[in-house]
Amino acid sequence: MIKPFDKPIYVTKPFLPPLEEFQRGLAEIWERAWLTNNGPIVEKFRAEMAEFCETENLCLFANGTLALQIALQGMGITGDVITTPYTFVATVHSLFWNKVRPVFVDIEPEHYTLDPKQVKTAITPWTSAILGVHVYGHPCRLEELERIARGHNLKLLYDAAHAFGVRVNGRPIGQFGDLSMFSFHATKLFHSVEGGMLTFGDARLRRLFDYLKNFGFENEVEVVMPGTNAKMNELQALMGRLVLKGMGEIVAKRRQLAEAYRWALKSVPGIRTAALPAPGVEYNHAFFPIEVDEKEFGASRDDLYNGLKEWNVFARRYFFPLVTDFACYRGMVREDELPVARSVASRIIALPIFSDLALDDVVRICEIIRHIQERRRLRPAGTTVGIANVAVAPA
Ligand code: T4K
Repeated sequence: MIKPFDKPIYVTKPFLPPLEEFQRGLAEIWERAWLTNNGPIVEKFRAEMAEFCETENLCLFANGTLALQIALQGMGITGDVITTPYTFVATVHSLFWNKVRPVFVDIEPEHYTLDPKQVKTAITPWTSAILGVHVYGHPCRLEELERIARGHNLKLLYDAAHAFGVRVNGRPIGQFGDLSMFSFHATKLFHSVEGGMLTFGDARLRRLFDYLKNFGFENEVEVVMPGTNAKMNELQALMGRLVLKGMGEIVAKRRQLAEAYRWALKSVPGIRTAALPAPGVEYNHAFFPIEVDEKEFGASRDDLYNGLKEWNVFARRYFFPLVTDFACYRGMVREDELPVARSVASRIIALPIFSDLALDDVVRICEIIRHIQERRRLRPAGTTVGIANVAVAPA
């Protein structure tokens, strides 16, 4: 008998440092009464990040979306930008907020990142940049994109919201391309409650981004450009510093969970587990997506997604619908375009993965998946299947 979980198991759960450590930090903040505007904790966090990312060329922000908007603005990106429809909607919104037109091209089926061949054919005289997304933390085809960008004099930007801690051939992922944006949102493996970061190759950008995130202030009486407010605050930085200390533990635990999922799902027909990282990639296990082949599995992705909820498991269909299917972007591509992205979006489901999840929980989630499959075999689509209808379900 497979019992539902007592408490909801969500797709993710933030890693939290020991409460006493956070409280100690809070007490210091109280004492100082300095809450934001480039306080001392933000400064320390910046220095620690510089060490972690192996670069001084970085800026911290209130969140990843503002960071990306400022990056596009600061780098003067205009015209058309080639990007992916297979991402969180903030990637594309950031282009829109800069009055830049997204040109969507298809992804490759293994790691779901931009297909360089498609990128190449989409370049026109109006193209100013390529914006790749290291979706689920899997690096884009870095070398190929670099070659294309340099060959056509385009800027190469990465939305690395999912890729914090990833390294490629020994180099931190943020050192590829002209610029990378990281999200430190609570749902990410590394977080500062909310937060974001840009890393970039051109050292001059740091000053520019610092102006742009603080209203363009040079000093009390001078504003040198029309900036916005996108500063990280002291409480965010405090959380970030404490979570950063746990990075090794966070990734190690996720690796273990991912291996357990792979092991437990390898014999389930119709489930394709996440592709292994490419050679040379030190992966962060940010997500654990699986693809459901409806014919082979015997139930659809949505049957599985809804079925899991009956056992208190709240997986997510990241990234469905495709950005190009949202009302605000619909009509920008034809229905016969982006076949790979469409197909993946219709089959994908991200299973829970986070530090607090036990290996036994993973085994139980996989048993539930097998059970949902079996149940659908006994009661084919079209019949009402409730948790009470099956022998192995709880009373
Ligand atoms: N680019 C990409 C590729 C991104 O994925 C994102 C963000 C961005 C850009 C923008 O970066 P930020 O501006 O956010 O820094 C979530 C996050 O809000 C979003 O940050 C993230 N991507 C996206 C993939 O996921 P939702 O709407 O799915 O989140 P929500 O509230 O439904 O949370 C998901 C699950 O996490 C919940 O079911 C429970 C759990 N959860 C959530 C929160 C907020 C917790 O356990 N604790 C929490 O505090 O967007």
